Amino acid sequence: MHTGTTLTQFIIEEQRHIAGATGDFTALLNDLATAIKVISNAVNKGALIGTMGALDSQNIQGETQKKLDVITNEIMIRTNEWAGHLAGMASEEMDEVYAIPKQYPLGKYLLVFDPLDGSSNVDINISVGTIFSILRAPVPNRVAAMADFLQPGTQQVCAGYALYGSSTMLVLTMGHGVNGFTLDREVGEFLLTHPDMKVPEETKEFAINASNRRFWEPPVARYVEECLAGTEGPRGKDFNMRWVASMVAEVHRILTRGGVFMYPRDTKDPSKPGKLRLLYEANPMSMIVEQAGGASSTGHERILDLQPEGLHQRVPVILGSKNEVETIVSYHKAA
Ligand code: AHM
Ligand code: MG
Repeated sequence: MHTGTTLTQFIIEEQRHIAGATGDFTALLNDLATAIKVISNAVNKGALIGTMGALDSQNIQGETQKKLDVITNEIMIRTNEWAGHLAGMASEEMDEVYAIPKQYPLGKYLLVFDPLDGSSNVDINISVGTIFSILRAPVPNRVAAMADFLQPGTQQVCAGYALYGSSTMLVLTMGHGVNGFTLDREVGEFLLTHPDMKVPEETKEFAINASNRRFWEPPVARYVEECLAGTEGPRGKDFNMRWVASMVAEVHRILTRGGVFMYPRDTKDPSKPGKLRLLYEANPMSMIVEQAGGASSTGHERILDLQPEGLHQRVPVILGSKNEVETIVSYHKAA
């Protein structure tokens, strides 16, 4: 019986094309896949295991942590710290870099992640996800410092997300295309179901939190106005709008049927240049979208070219179908 291509088979075959590959990276991805299966199970069990609701604590961004934010962060750490592939980890849920405990060997990669993106959706049973980015440690086998993580997105070795939706999927890129795998729960394996994913160029769909409308800058307001004007406006067609409040779900929709996602700079809180974080949200998602033929920008610059200045730095994000992103960027230039 043909079982299809498993994630393990896929990454081992990828590894064969890389001269001098030691298998470290393949093993790291296997550990990540295990963490994602465990998180998928915890998310799926929901109220049965008492993981709904918030804690009293806040993360460094001043956001109230959900119980599952903390649990999933712990799962990512415990599953990935021991094997000797990493020199350090950083996460949305930890103020500082996580140092690999002394009893474990160090490795040549850095892992950055948002363990549970869109966690405000957990209590209402709507899709959430995990986002991750793998970088090369500037100095292998040495405890990573914060500065080691401050690499532009173009340096990512691998970027991916897991979507805990009606099915659990793992979507990843290693720099030559994007592939999607679906978790077969009975077999316990991710199977390649979405080879070579591409963002359709044309779209009639956009995603933005419209409750922030009064804070938008003119280029974004102009773009949305033109979409809303439909067949009577300059775009000459009707648009549809979506907002899941879970970036993973929005990006997955865009990879499947096109569209544009915006969490732009706004004037709501002038101290924040955007809501989403560069290292573990914007960069990995930008790499995936670009690898699938889409585009990703702050409105002024390509996100992957930004030089990070802090672990938890925020950036404006405009990503999706290339033509739409280019249109929005041109409106920024014209403003
Ligand atoms: P989180 O990582 O704390 O869950 O926040 C990120 C999420 C994104 O997934 C989503 O696009 C956005 O925040 C939703 O924000 P808002 O509640 O302002 O609509
Ligand atoms: Mg997040």
